[in-house]
Amino acid sequence: MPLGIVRNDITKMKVDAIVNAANTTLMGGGGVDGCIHRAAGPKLLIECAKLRGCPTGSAKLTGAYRLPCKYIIHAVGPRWHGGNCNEEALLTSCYKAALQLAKEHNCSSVAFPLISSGAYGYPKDRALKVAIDTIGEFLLENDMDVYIVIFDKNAYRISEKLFADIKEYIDDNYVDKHTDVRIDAMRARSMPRYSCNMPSSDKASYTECAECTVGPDMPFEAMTARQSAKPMVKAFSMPNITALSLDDKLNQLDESFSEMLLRKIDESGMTDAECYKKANIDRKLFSKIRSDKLYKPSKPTVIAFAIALELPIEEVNDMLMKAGFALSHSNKSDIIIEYFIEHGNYNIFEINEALFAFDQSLIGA
Ligand code: AR6
Repeated sequence: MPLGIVRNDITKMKVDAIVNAANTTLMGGGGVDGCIHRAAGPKLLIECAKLRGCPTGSAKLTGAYRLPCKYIIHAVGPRWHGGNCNEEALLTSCYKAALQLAKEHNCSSVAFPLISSGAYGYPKDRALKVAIDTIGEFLLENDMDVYIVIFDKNAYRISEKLFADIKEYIDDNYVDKHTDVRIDAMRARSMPRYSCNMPSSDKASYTECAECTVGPDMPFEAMTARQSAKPMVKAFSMPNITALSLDDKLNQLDESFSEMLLRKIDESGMTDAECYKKANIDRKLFSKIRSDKLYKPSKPTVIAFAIALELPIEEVNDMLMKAGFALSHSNKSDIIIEYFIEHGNYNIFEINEALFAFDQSLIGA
């Protein structure tokens, strides 16, 4: 997945480069800076001392010493002074500088902490938005796996308003549905245990009904399941089913998921690359889908493409059905995705931000 949000200690990330939230002296400090220096060992400080500092909004690169990555990119974010002191531009510039250095050193994977959001006081939701927007824009032009590493999930929040709106939407759709399921089950339990047409007087001595094969002790749920299974038995005995050979049957295949996807990309006027990047899908995976007409995608992959193509909800469902899936109101993540589609927000990175906030898996691949 080109952009992922993960919960971890950045010093444990197995990537080509990790980014440090440093200060202008580059001589170490607290927070993530302290963790990185402790884990990398004292030689890191010796190399940092030779760099003669780094201005706010810029970044410098060193070796990683005892860390499992190849490089550490020391980026200096701004202190938060209320938002009117150029903070957003400086934080954006700091992410851009770090990504540029990673690119120049041929890194294929990089992990970022949420720069400025600790000791420097940048509000976490705003810091996350700057990170996602800047990295997202970079990934539209470049192939790289970038992770935003969230250390303390409890301190992590998308904007209060968005969180509240999504929560309300989930409550309206998810809780009701689950309450309905419970009510249905209660109704089912209170229904009579017999449904065949046998006179009730006969049921006391009844052992097995020849017509519906319902026994007196069979619970209602099992009984309806057996009844609904009956037509399937009939279907198997239909004479024309065997008339076509397997080859003939296979020749009747509908348009596959991959064919549908490529057609929709052409119709949208996007290039393939524009589409898979917007979908947060790795280039190699896209090539596989392109070359294999019968490729079986995962549900998050289908959703990612549907979002990139900005499909309305009915077409999202058509595309999911093509691959054997559906959006379900029994699934929190599906409801969150539906929320964004209904609000016309097809920004996959913002959707992932919300999915992460609600502890759901991200979309893309
Ligand atoms: N892994 C990932 N994220 C972490 C880790 C970790 N091991 N430890 C902390 N964080 P901060 P800043 C998160 O204060 O705000 C230093 O003293 C943390 O939860 O490290 O840019 C420097 O020397 C927070 O969300 O950096 C500077 O003087 C984020 O990393 C100053 O702090 C950034 O918090 C820089 O302040």
